[in-house]
Amino acid sequence: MNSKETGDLILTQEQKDHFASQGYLVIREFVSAQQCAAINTIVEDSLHPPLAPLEFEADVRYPGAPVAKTALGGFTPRRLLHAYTRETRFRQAAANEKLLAVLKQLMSAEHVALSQNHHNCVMTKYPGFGSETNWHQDVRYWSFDRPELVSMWLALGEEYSINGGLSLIPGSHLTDLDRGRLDANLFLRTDLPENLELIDSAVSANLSCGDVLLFHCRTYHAAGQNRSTTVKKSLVYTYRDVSNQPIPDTRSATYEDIELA
Ligand SMILES: O=C(O)CCC(=O)C(=O)O
Repeated sequence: MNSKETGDLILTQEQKDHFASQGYLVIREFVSAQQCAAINTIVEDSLHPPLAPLEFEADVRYPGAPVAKTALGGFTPRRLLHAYTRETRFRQAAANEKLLAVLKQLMSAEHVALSQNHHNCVMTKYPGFGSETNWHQDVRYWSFDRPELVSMWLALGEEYSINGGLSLIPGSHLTDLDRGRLDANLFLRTDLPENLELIDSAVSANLSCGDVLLFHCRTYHAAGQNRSTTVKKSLVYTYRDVSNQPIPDTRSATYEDIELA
């Protein structure tokens, strides 16, 4: 790991304010090209052939996904699961000192823990069978004392709307929408003018290899299909203040979280 990956990083007041008011923050070139290349090699090796544990597009069945594993493209990977325990490099990326320093500042936390139950994966989006993800808050199916977790999305290549990069609705982590504005699966309904107005204010994250997107678990986000010719890959972890405990007997408490120094 080179020196860019180590040591504390003090966020500027502007960066902290941006995260607090907008619900996300992009830090460019957070991870070196060398480190990204090393992670990319592991990801490629884990995709050819696809190594378990993984989730397929056909499991998620989001718009654009094959309807079943028996359908054309049925074995298109969606996520390499349990990233933290898969590989040493993935663990190093998750527990990187500089990242932890940033997370502590964003969460005003003395110690943070990584959830093994949420994200903790390499997201892939394949051209052709990679699906669209509608507008949602990650926390909708998560159960913690407080809805205050932060996810780290490390781009392993270019990410923009054409290849299914994330878009986010700035400030949406501060809104409390009526239940009626969400569909059965807690995605934003797109048949409501007030939701379309909100969606109109979305911004595209537009990331390059090594850029990191940090976003609040209440920030609404979405991503389209991959209309490029190459697979999009990102390493994604979710963190919490150690005091913000998962609720026992929920999915969020399935595996013990990893406390990071
Ligand atoms: O890459 C995508 O389609 C979006 C993924 C996402 O937002 C999620 O898994 O929560």
